[in-house]
Amino acid sequence: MNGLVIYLVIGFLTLAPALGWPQNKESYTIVIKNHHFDPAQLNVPAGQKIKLTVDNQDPTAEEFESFELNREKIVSGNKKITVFIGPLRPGSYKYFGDFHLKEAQGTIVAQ
Ligand SMILES: [Cu+2]
Repeated sequence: MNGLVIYLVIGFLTLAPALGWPQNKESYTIVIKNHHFDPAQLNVPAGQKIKLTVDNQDPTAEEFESFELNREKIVSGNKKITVFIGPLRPGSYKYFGDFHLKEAQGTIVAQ
């Protein structure tokens, strides 16, 4: 790398967080335990991207799924996944665990 390239790279790394990309997303975690989501209702800000970690503390696999958020992702037992959602309009968005539909129900509220 020549000097100019190094300056550009350093400049980018310095500016990226200030520009809100990609480190600056709001981060939230939903825990799965005994096939229930915690919190059952997660409040997030409307109008911005959200980084959602789904932390499955059960030994069994679950599938984080939401028609309203258009997301579907398997999380193995005792593993975590990351899901990016939004920017959301203000409102309620239901999600569920497709492998344990009766118990695993949750809502994300954007406000
Ligand atoms: Cu599914």
